[in-house]
Amino acid sequence: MTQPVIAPDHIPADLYDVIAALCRTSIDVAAIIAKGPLGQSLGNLVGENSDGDGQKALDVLCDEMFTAALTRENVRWYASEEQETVNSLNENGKYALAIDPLDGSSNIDVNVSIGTIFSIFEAKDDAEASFLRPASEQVCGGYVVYGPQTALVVTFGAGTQMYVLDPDTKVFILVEEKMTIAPTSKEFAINASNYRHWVQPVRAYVDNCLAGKDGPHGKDYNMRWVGSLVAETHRILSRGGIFLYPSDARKGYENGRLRMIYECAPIAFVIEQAGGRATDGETPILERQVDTLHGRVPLVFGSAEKVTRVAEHHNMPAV
Ligand code: FDP
Repeated sequence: MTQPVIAPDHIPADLYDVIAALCRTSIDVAAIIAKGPLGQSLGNLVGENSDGDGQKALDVLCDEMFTAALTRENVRWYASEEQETVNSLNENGKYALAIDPLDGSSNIDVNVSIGTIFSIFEAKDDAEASFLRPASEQVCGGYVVYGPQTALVVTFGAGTQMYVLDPDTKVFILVEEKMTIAPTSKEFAINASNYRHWVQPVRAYVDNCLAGKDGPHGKDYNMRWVGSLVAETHRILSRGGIFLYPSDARKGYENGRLRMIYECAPIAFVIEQAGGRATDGETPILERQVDTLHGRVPLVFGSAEKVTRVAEHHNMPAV
């Protein structure tokens, strides 16, 4: 008998086939990415999504692959970064699945980790209402990172599990049953080129990190910025740290850059289930909801102590 693509042990029975379909598709995506320039061109700009973001060939291809795979499953509604409106898949499906089919598009052509992020809710009769609700109502959140290893990190609300794809057997193997994020850390991740646009509490927090041993935190920091949300999340889950994509003064960045439904909500779910924190700077992401499918929220997540400190900066008087 062939081994299933992922063992069913930690996966709610009703969701198993959906997760297995995501796994099978991500194996195909990983194979396409691994071929890079030896295969089809992946990083070419082929269009624009409804918000004016450039769509790369791989963004569109992945969206088509996940749509095709999930059509046969227990998924009634499918919302994707690459599609303006919700797609109806299986009218008898129990779930509503939101997806960023390919996160980190700017890294496609440079052989740096990229990923797929997904969030699952129980479906309502109304397509949009199935997604426009508090992030705490997710029944599953997770991502696949396509890096030196292909790994699935997922939560169903009872801890965060990590599986690594065995390239020989094409099976996702459970390697951590309950991930935990280091409560504190000396690493922060933010796109510092936007410093002049940030809101004051974020500037103050980063200034204190940069002040190192001589500043109020009393320790030296290290900085990382990959430019792929999945890669930053994976690093922070593995060794702690903090990620910030705050709101800023640029047009269109009033709520940061990242989308609530298929980026911030599932990442927040995974992080909180691993003992970390995820906020919009002050309010937990899991308490927030947006009123449009592609709505954005500022995102601050990682080691609990660090994220709490950012929230404290929001409550301090501006200097
Ligand atoms: P991308 O647009 O390349 O898909 O999802 C948005 C995202 O990447 C994140 O993965 C990443 O963290 C962020 O944008 C990078 O934004 P900046 O280019 O503004 O740093």
